Amino acid sequence: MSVAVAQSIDVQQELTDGFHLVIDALKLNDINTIYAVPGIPISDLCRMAQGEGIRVISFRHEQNAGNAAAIAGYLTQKPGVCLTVSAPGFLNGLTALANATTNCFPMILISGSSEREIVDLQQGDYEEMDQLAIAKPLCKAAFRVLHAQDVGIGIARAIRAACSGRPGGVYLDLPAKFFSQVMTAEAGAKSLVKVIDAAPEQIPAPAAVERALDVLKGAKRPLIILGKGASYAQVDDKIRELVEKTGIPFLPMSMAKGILPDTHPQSAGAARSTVLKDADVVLLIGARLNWLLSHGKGKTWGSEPKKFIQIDIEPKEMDSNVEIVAPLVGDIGSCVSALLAGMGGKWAKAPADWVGAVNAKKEANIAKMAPKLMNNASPMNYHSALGALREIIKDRPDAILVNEGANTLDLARGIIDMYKPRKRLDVGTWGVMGIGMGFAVAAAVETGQPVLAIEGDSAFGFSGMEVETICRYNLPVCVVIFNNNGIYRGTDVNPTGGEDVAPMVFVKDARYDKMMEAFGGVGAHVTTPDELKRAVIAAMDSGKPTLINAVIDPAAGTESGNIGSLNPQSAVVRKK
Ligand code: ADP
Ligand code: TZD
Ligand code: MG
Repeated sequence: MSVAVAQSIDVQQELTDGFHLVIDALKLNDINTIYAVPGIPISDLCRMAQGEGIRVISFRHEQNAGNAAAIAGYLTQKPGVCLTVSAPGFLNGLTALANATTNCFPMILISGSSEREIVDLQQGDYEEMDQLAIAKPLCKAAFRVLHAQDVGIGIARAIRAACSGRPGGVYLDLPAKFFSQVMTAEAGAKSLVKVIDAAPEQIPAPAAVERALDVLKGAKRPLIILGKGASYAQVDDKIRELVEKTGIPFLPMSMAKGILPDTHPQSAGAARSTVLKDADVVLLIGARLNWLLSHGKGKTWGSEPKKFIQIDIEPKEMDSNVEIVAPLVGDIGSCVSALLAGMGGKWAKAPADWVGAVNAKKEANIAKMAPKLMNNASPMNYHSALGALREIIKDRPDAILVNEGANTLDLARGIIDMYKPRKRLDVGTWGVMGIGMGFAVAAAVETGQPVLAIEGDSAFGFSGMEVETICRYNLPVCVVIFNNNGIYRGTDVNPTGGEDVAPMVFVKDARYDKMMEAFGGVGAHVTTPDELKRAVIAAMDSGKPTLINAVIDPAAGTESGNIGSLNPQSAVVRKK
């Protein structure tokens, strides 16, 4: 309805507009936080949302706001909302939207956009871009709302698309003109939709359950792999029941650590290569056979033929890399319940010789690692620094661990035991750098728990400016930077002997801690594991925003951390 028409409506009649309707629609659907970077045309939306009781967390860069929204979605099963301005703001948010989709996190990117008439004629509007077309291939669904009376439906569709089936990112395009469109408050209220049951149960077919149980029954060396789909599903008790009832060793993927504690007797985390090689039947629960599991084939999986049972809500995931002999399509809660019901009262535990072999390997590996974690020398290496941090998480299992980097990531994943579900947040399926501060902010905002972000110095740089955001909202976030002066190592040299340093190397002995001090937080500079531990404990006890610059031996890391094999190498030596 145009403003002119609206003005002709009885002055007594209460009015609403696009701005208010977006806010009302979000609130109606229990979305109470927005992660944003304000500007034309959404500045007033940010202001008004705050005025109406929505928590608006304002960032310094949209990618970080987007990552915050994505991980809020993972933690809460409600889509995290990121709000951006048009073209450049939208594009800055898009990496996070694509990453959310890749990781199966529910998220909605809402971007303001320029006027359709001008964009479509390419007449050069302010921040002109056909955002809907650009977003489409990078997310699960993309919608545009042109009229105020349609935004209730638009937001409902966005929520449903983000949460139902395999969760993912959704784009919602709101052209500038939409926001000030007026309609009567009564008609506006009626146009809103409360989404009922956004992620309906999906019950697996009984025949599929039976097939899975038959395969499992025949297993001599069974293995359960838990992925972040399993942690997302929030059916921790059922998963524990399945694992314990079957006695099968389990291997958690990175973000699935803690669904059952890493110290659980059946955890095979410390015997990863053995169980992948030697298992004969593998039950995948919310984990894809992508690169992180070597596509289910090749050296990693040994010469033993494997039978895969896969639980996933996405039917197209089955057979994506290798044959799945028992696909179990449904939501994890329903699938695991159906397996448990089908097992009944008497189900034979996993064969003792297999369990014994896995445990022996695991204990040997743990014993081999132990001394490396207890070295208090300076400079620190990854093991000695992580040895200190591992004790902190042990004492504070409710803290949320955010982790990115290469060596900093791979070694922390292996060394730091997790004790509770959804406490480990990291680079996920893409191995993307830059999630750190966005994830840390949202983890603190959504859960109220203290956050420990363990960051490579390179990784941190992708989102480092958000330390101001952490200080501004006074969040209980302790950032530890593993400062080895560069990417993987700080020891590369320029082969020409020229003035420029090597591309993997940063400013030597940089003092990242001063960045936090600049915004009123606490900075610390540490060179031994004892100092590191003391500084982190002080941060966690105080709850104050803290950044600890932990000096790591620049020669301690390895190229690409654990995934050097994916790094192509030139076989050609050029004559000078
Ligand atoms: P990881 O990286 O930890 O191995 P992935 O991201 O590869 O985990 O796999 C997660 C899988 O979980 C995806 O295939 C996704 O479809 C699935 N998934 C997510 N939520 C559910 C759910 N509630 N029920 C069933 N499957 C789910
Ligand atoms: N850009 C993006 C968005 N994601 C990436 N993964 C990379 C670049 C490449 N990359 C890695 O895969 S790890 C990494 C980069 C730049 C940084 C590693 O250095 P770090 O960690 O300081 O964070 P370590 O401890 O020095 O290994
Ligand atoms: Mg580094």
